[in-house]
Amino acid sequence: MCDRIRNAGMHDRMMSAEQAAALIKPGMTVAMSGFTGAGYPKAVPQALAARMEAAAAAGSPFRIKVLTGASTAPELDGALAKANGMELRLPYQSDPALRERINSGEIDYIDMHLSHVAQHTWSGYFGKIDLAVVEVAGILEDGRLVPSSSVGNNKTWLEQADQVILEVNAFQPAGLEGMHDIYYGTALPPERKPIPLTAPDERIGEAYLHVDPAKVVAVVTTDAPDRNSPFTAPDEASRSIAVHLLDFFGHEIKRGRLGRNLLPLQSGVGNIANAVLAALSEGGYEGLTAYTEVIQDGMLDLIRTGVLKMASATSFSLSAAGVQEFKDNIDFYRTRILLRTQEISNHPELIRRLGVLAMNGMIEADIYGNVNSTHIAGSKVMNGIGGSGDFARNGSISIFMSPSTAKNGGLSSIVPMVSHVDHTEHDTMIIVTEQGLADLRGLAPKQRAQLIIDRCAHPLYRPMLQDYYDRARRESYGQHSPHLLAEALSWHDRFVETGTMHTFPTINQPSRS
Ligand code: 0RQ
Repeated sequence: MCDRIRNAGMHDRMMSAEQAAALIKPGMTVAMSGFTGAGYPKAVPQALAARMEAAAAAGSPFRIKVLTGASTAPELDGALAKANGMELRLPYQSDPALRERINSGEIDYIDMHLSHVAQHTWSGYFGKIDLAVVEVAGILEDGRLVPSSSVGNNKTWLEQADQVILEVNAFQPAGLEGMHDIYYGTALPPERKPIPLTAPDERIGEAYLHVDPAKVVAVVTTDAPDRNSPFTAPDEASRSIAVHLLDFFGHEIKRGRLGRNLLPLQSGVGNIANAVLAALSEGGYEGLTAYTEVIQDGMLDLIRTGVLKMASATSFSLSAAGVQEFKDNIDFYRTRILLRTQEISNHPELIRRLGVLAMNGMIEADIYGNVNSTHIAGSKVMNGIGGSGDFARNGSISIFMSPSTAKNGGLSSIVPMVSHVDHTEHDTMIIVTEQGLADLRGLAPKQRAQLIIDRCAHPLYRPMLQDYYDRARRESYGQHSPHLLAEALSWHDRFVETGTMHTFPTINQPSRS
């Protein structure tokens, strides 16, 4: 391990996870590393959760505020949620135990654009950051840090926190060194200057993170893998969505609106994203680029085969097999992958400049193109907006994808009115379901509504949507975006009451789950 900790001064601060966790006090605001299950601290949060459980058993609750890059893993979010040790969490999560506590009202959750977190921290909107717990892959002789499998907000955490605990994880490949690009030129207005990045493969920063050594209060060693969720092969609905999307790209190329190399790709994670990436590999494309948040297995495949010449992101989200492939061929990938801070990977200025093709999942869309990415029936949060808003608002084409139904056909993903809005009708250009693709660009609200009903709705729900829309065309207060207000959310209400949006019993239909 000493070859990972080359700075002599840091050796004095090495201690156990339990000793380091003892430095965290109730009520603190603690910023932790971690983005989509990669690069999160693995030992200190678990030791902290044990202290929290002991404190709660002794009748004195021990809770802290937790800030991260994005989602982490059971060892962090799961452990702290189960110990009832979080009073506040931001900016993104996907952990079942944490989700349950948020939805039961026990934990406050600030669900926010991932590109905003750093600047809101610098502006002091979250108060003082008492302590940061950051996983790194190594510490150099001069004290600079080799970032881990995600960068996220780590630059900001190391700068802003009063005290720093470093977890040096020997499991992370030493070959990660050199794959990062940490930009130290960001500032708050009125000092802000243009960010000098004009292509996804440009380096504008340094390969290392800086930390003031005086702030480092503990160095903990670990040797543990990231969450590494298993890769699931795309299902039928996801494959159909990918086919529609690839057809669309083909048409855009024929019309001269996209070149053969497309534009830099951004894709969310999960089944549909995997299916789209797999379809790209079969579509005869080569020399593409990605300017995205997360590199998942599908992207590694595309890089390996040359379909993708490089990918810029802030994190990995790989299966165990993906990690092995990456580790085995790290010299190949090192020249084709750049990991940046999330304020840069998700920066509106850069996404707009590069013309990113933004492809994200959704919970539901309404007939006018408003998109809900986060809430079930308007009140229960699923994960969070993540980076989807950063990319959808600023990308050159913003695409939202979902199977047309969920829960065995019991829910329609196309509804009269979304029960929560993450992306407005002004941000949505393309909606795709396994039924088809609606290109909403250049269309007025009523034209969009008919197209979404015709192309994207499931046949089980299409007549219900058409009936709603036809009556709204006759009876609505206004005729710009016709709605029947008393009825617009009745589908969600019916779901909460009966478990289905439909007016007759659920039948088995191909759907996401
Ligand atoms: O629930 O797990 O209880 O069965 O939502 O759905 O099928 O796993 O689909 O993984 O693509 O997730 C929008 C959540 C889709 C995701 C969302 C239920 C469904 C299931 C998940 P169960 P699937 P996906 C990059 C960009 C926001 C963040 C983002 C997401 C669960 O894409 O979090 O884009 N996006 N980030 O049953 C009720 C519906 C439903 C529904 C699905 N209409 N009504 N439930 N579900 N549709 C990453 C980052 O930013 C970090």
